[in-house]
Amino acid sequence: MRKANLEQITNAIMNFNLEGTVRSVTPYGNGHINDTFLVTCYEDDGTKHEYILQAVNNDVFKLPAQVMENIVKVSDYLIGKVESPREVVKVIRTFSGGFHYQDRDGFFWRMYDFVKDSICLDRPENLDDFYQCAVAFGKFQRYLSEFPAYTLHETIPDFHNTPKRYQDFLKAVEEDKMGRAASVQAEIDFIKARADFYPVLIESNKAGVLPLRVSHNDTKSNNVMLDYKTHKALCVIDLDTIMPGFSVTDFGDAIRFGASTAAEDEKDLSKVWMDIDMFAVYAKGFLEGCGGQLLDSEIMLLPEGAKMMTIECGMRFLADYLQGDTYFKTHYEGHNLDRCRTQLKLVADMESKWDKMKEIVKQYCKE
Ligand code: ADP
Ligand code: GN1
Ligand code: MG
Repeated sequence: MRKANLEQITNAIMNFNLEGTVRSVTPYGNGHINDTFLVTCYEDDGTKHEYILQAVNNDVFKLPAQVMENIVKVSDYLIGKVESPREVVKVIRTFSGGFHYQDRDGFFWRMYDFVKDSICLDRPENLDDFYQCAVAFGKFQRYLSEFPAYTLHETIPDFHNTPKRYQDFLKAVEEDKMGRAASVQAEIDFIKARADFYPVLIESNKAGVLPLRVSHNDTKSNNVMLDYKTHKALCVIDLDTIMPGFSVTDFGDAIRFGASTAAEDEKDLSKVWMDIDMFAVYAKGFLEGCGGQLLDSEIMLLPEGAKMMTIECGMRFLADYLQGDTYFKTHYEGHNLDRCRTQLKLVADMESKWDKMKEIVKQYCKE
């Protein structure tokens, strides 16, 4: 995505109804998609107000106004459901009363209240923190269990449609735009060898054992805010990809990212595996948060959700590498390849722990 310059950023901020006078704007966070800034304002009496400003990536989100419609609709609904107002992030209005500002250069801007006294974890440091992330995403499922999913826009069509992702991946291999395919044959073979697995969730849905629900679809630990002092879960952020989907993929994406013993782009693969205790604690927190909403058949598919999200992400990173790194933000050449390799290592490790993963989730089934 193009980067906005200072003038464009300043102009964007002026359109939002903020408290106080803007004193600083700094790039913020480690997201792979949007450009995020922390905006700090002060009132004359010294009161400080902080906001998050984002340029929504409109290469990724082709209809960003629909993204905002989803977010506002879900946030409004959540306000009527949550136990504490801190569980919902406030979207800031523009002076014209809307929730976004599109400038004449094509940048699409929005602002949120900064979640005060909070942290988010690029890697959960311990089991307790990961448990808290799980509770937050589980509650998110529970709060939205009666939300009319069909009223949401599909902001990225086929987002977690793994068979479709696999077809896109095969196309990227076939085209080999950058001439990189030969050097990653082992990774390509690994992904191709598991082709039979990719339709499993969609087939389970067709068979009636995996219902369509409202899902977050991007449940990384850095999309949950925890209280700065107590490390208790406060709220879920990054609602861009809320769409109809599966509970097990929300669970799975969190395992992919948070139950890994290393960063998503760790180069030393001997450091990368799926920590089974992290898996167990996340299953406990997520299912507690869901408050009994999930069917036994869904619970039994949680391991499939974890493996599916991990291999899907692996093929997405590799496809982007083969296509010249145009989707995910990268910081060096080969960044997407390093990310792909950690995902494939995690998949292999999950396969070796499969029976244990099934055993862990089975204890939560009602029958
Ligand atoms: P991306 O889609 O690029 O991941 P996010 O919406 O997740 O964008 O924002 C990136 C990062 O910015 C988050 O991981 C978090 O650190 C921070 N962030 C986003 N929204 C807020 C908020 N309302 N309050 C505090 N921090 C936030
Ligand atoms: C992106 O936006 P962010 O950084 O939370 C991506 C996810 C991937 C993730 C991999 C809209 O998430 O699907 O799983 O990177 N988001 C989008 O880290 O594609
Ligand atoms: Mg994010």
